[in-house]
Amino acid sequence: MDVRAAVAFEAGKPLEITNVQLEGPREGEVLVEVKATGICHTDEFTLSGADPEGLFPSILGHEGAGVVVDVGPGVTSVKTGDHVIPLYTPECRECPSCLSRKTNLCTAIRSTQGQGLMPDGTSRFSIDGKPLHHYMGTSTFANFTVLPEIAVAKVREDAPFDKICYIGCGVTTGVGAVVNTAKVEPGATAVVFGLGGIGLNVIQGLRLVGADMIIGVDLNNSKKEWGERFGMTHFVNPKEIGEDLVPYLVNLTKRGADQIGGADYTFDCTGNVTVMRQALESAHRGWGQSIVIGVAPAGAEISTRPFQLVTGRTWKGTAFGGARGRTDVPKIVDWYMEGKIDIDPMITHLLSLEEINRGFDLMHSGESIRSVVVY
Ligand code: NAD
Ligand code: AHE
Ligand code: ZN
Repeated sequence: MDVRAAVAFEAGKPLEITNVQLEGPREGEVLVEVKATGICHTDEFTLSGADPEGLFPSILGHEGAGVVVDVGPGVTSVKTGDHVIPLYTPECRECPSCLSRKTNLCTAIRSTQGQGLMPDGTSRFSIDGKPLHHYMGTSTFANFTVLPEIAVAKVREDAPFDKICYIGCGVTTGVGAVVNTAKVEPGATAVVFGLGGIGLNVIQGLRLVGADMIIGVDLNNSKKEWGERFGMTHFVNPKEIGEDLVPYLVNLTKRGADQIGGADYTFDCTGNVTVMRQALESAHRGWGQSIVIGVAPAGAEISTRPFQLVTGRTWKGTAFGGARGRTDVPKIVDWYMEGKIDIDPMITHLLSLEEINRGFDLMHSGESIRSVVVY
């Protein structure tokens, strides 16, 4: 069938909105009509050419929500008409990673997914007879997409697509980093570096679990008001403090009898490796955990003095907030519908597919938190 898509033909070039061809679902696959998709910084990272796994031409997008319109042979867990959120981290419940219960990083289809292909090693998308790559197994910058059934989470039908698409990445990543990866306890102190679409969700996750001191760090002063809306208690702009950031944060987090300072938990939501080091070094001696969420460009490396780890700080990373998609995503949709977490105010711009490149411009200028394309 012909579908409408925003195609990334080349790194660093705007997406081109055009008709492409999509084959129907094969064994174990489902065809989804995408109703809405967010634009995440990771889409921009891959489009920019900084992603070592970036493939062109491809159909980007990994933060969607939609309806199953057809299923291939052997599909049992979803049916036509079900509302779903595509999962770039699938959950097969059978691979050694899923069975380990130690990680959410299902390995059932990771290798073909990284090659921009469906699990059988072929692509469902093409243009003028030439294959187009899938992206992160989801390709939500098309109004229809094909996914393996293990890569969709069935969600309740009364939840609005233009909001819950954000649970397909940003919300789950930020809230999950707090709840699943760091397992932050009530009363904790935390520093969040980068108050964009991910960082604000870390902040609301910290509020949800009852953290006491929630410090937000951003170079953009307009993010102060944003952070405060979701529970941030202190804002720091590193350009305006007149001293080095790490000692400033260590000092700010000194509490009562504990005059060592440093936060119980820190989160990098920038993808900048210098910031990752600052985040690790502003964690508390003896027990502070620093969680890397940001995705860094090809060739970038992190460093610190090993003494930072010898003296009890822990460096951790998280993908998709440690969430097991088919199990956890429907619960996060419930949290949203029950008012436990906010999404609506973070969706600052609704765009048509034709306007998708504007979403990337709004991200670059720092004007948007999340732009959502509605089909
Ligand atoms: P965004 O563009 O919405 O936000 C980034 C924020 O960081 C902005 O507010 C910006 O002003 C701030 N910032 C940039 N440089 C800074 C610095 N040196 N110091 C302080 N603040 C700085 O991006 P986003 O959608 O929130 O994504 C954030 C990062 O998380 C990206 O690297 C993205 O690829 C990554 N990400 C990772 C996962 C995962 O599963 N690990 C999931 C989603 C996104
Ligand atoms: N392809 C990149 C890494 C990209 C990356 O880290 N992706 C995250 C999700 S970001 C969502 O916005 C992720 O889930 N990683 C786990 C995985 O298996 O890809 C690179 O550097 O090669
Ligand atoms: Zn994302």
